[in-house]
Amino acid sequence: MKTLWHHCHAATMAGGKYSIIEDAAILTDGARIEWIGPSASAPEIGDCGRVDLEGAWVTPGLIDCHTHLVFGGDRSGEFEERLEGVSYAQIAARGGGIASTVRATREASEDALFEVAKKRAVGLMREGVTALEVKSGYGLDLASERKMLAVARRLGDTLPLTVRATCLAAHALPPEYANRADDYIAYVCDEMLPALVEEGLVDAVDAFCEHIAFSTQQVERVFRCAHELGVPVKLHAEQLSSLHGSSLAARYRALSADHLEYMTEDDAIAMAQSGTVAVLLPGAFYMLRETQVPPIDALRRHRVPIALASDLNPGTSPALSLRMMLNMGCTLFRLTPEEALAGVTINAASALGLRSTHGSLEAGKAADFVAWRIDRPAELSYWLGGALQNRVVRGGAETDFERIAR
Ligand code: DI6
Ligand code: FE
Repeated sequence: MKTLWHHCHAATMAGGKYSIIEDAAILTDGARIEWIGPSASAPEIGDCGRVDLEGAWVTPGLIDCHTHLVFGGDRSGEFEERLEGVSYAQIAARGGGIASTVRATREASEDALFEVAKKRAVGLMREGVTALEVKSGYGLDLASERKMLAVARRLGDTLPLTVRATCLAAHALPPEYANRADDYIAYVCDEMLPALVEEGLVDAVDAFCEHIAFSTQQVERVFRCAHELGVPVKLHAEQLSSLHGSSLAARYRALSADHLEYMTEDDAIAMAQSGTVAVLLPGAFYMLRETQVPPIDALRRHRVPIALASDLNPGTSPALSLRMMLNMGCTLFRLTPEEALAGVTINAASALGLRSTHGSLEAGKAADFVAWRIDRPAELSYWLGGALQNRVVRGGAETDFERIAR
């Protein structure tokens, strides 16, 4: 079934720029874009549907390329306690922090996790997200990591949403491996990853490279294992200190290195050479009241593609809005609105290994787009909150949020 979507302007994001087409039309054939261009030169089409977009601006569907949106419980109680003066160390000492999310996630049934994760995903979708990544990493044992990844697969199977599942078993040390990080990494490499990859639950492998998590040597073991299994890697790197995890990621041709506040220019050069995307996470920067800004000028100078994501997680970035990250990327990191929009479309697609099929409005790509009630694309970064979207189209069909809610 072909449909002509007309009476709109398009910021196609082809080539990482707005690449604007005024008075545009989009011809979709099923789930693909068959043609896009100025409506005056639209191809002759006989019998097809027509949708009047009423002067809206159209962009590619937004892509949230870094989320941890499957988790049990939340940490709003800890947030409140900390603001009342209880220290992070006190909370950690009584088993709070990430350990409490691991406990809650292990205890939750797959169905219960699916229901809460679905609510979070649908919230993002309402704002225009048509593809997102889900990381595991709150299970930290084979059965619980499997449960998280299965929920990610189920989200993709049941919602009009493209979901990439990333195994982040090397996120934190589970309590049963206290003081035995190398043994845990051996368990991840020898048992967890081979089983989960074999079961088809893993699109990429991630790790947290930091003094409070895993060393570069431990991460490298995980990367070698992922490569042997034929799965691409990503890395949480340089969030709190400079360990050059991003250079290590580049050596393993990682899809992305994420956070990057403390990265160096040499790290940027390594990432540029390997085509590794820099995924910036302003929500975590903001919640942690971080002051070290990622080296945006070095990333620009060396042409490292920049993406932006929510990092939606219960500890450091309870961010239920990707569009808010556009504003934060501009305000906190001084990205331009055009860079910010590229960061949640074409570059986010690259960070998920989806660039050839998603992230821009071009013939042959997925018919995933959003029609916005705005007069200029910069408004997407400018307004703080508010419902600017008019229609969300995924796979050539308008998303029916009332049906999804039922
Ligand atoms: N970096 C972070 O900031 C989060 N995970 C990560 O790798 C923290 C996750 C949490 O506190 O639950
Ligand atoms: Fe993260």
